[in-house]
Amino acid sequence: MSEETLSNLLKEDRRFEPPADIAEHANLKEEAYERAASDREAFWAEQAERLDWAQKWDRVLDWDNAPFAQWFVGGRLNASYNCVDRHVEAGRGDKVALHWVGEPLDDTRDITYAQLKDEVSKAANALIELGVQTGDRVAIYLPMIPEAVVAMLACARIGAPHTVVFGGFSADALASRLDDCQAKVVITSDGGYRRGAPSALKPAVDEARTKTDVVEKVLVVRRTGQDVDWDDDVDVWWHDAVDSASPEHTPEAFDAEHPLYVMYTSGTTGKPKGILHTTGGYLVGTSYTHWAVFDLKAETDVYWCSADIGWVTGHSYMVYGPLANGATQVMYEGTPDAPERGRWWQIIEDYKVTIFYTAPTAIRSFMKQGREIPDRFDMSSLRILGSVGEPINPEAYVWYRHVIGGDRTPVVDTWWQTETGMIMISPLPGVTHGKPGSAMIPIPGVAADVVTEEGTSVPNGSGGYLVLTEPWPSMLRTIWGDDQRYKDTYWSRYADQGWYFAGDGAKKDSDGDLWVLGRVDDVMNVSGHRLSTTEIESALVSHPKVAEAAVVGAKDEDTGQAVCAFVILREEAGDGGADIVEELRNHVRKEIGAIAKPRQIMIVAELPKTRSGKIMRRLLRDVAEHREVGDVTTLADSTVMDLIKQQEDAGS
Ligand code: 6R9
Repeated sequence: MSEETLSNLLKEDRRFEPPADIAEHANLKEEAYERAASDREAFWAEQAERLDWAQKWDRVLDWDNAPFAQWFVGGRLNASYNCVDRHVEAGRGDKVALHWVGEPLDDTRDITYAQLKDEVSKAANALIELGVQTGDRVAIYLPMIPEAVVAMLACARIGAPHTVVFGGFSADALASRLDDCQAKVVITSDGGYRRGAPSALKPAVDEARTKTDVVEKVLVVRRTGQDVDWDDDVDVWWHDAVDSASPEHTPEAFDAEHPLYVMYTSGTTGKPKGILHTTGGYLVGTSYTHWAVFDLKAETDVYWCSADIGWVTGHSYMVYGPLANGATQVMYEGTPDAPERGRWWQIIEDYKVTIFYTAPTAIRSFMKQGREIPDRFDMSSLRILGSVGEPINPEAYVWYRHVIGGDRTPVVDTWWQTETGMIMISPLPGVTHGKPGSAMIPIPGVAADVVTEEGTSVPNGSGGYLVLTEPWPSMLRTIWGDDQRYKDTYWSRYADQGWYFAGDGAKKDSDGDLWVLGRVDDVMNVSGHRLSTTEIESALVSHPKVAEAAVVGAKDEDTGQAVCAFVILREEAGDGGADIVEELRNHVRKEIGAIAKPRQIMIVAELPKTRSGKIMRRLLRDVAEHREVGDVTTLADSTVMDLIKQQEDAGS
């Protein structure tokens, strides 16, 4: 293992300059930071010009009733028109919007913008026929098939806010979401393909309907052909309703503040929050950031975001941002390892993907499998790589850049949230140099800071809470049906200053660049020292035998909290050897200091993750504190905790 792997967040000093060709043709230049800061509203008005408005706004921002924002007040537009029709009208109808890749080999479909316009119009007409009116909520519970995109845009077209529920969620989770937003129609499918086998979806909708009676109609796409139960009063086949509908539909322009969608956050704690996004500001924010952060050249780039449509990343950077920008993109139905571990790289080679956007958890799992797999493919088309969802460990960043990006590609580490709607903190690939593990600085138009509990900006070299100090167009407008919770959760902590509290801890390094350290509840206090789970995880992952690590702070009589680590070893490391635990503890001490040395390290086979790939540290804390393990319903694999408990019991 090279010297490179022995590093951590505290002494990370590698720098990657923007490549000359990307810098030369960069969409945004350095001057944009200054220009945006000097007149933020003028800057956002300029960005809003990328869309087609049926009626221009009178006022860029109305913040008089803060924290309830209105952007582009008086403006009217249709999101679906902006994502589809206008590209066709501009003569780009034959351009591929989606290279769809099904999980079964050779099951592919290329869909042009002209075809997408027809499909979306037909689906819009079908929804109207089913009784959906402007303002009604429609739930979408689909696998990664083109109909998912079509369904979202059809809802947007008729002004019916959608709520997409991730296909991996249970019937219970679906029912609570249907109920919370009172969804009148659900769009689902018989099933989807998952690791080579059909996996049913419709039974969960049937079961959810026994728990809530809000749903009037269920529109069912036939994807796998598997048997489904059928209720003639409620269920309607997509191919009956949509295929026969007219491809003519004139989109109506809605108010800029018309609700576009509700997205429920992952629900790692408490009742899920329905994050509300509206039309104008959201579309401005996502199209601008998709263009600026990925330096999109819509004519030549082939873009691929691996996120599922059930998460905000799928909404902002698979549907609304890229399509508003008229991009050509890849959409893949299945898992990275079906039918074999090189599938993603095969897709990049086949479609000559130029911009690739994925999550650190995926990158770490590829690292674990070894570079021999990606090395078999020609990925020289790639020019920009993106990361999102959690802090990226420097090792994973460097591996991603080196092995996937052939050391040519900038990596943009993009910090944002379901609530922010768009990327907020990220390097710009042609402007900002990259530092492995740092999201760098707010993009032009965004204002953020790291502050103390009392609300003073921390000096360089110190940590605190991440806040957003100015409103932004794609900000959440409220929590669906719960204005009070919206105020309490995000705006009460720094009410005097009027700042948005992101719930993340962050640090400014000596250059003033930002390092997002993870959720604030993941920041530990050991003997009065603040330690980040991410910092220690990165130290562990920098050990050549370690593939993945999760760290939690467990209550400790002496030190307040103590560091407990759960570690997955790399395949080639075998069982790590008899002294592996001591070796790793000492490694952390060497990397960060004695204070960070874990009290306990457990070598495990898997880590508990939500279906969006976030480690559920709450459950690990239960193990570390010898408590009964709490609610596991949001785990992707509910058996993982049993396994860890058994290992813990055997070890203690
Ligand atoms: C887009 C998305 C939001 C939380 C956020 C933070 C973490 C996301 C990150 C990151 C460090 C990054 N997060 N991106 N942390 N660096 N580049 O993931 O939305 O599912 O709402 O999660 O994810 O903790 O607060 P969401």
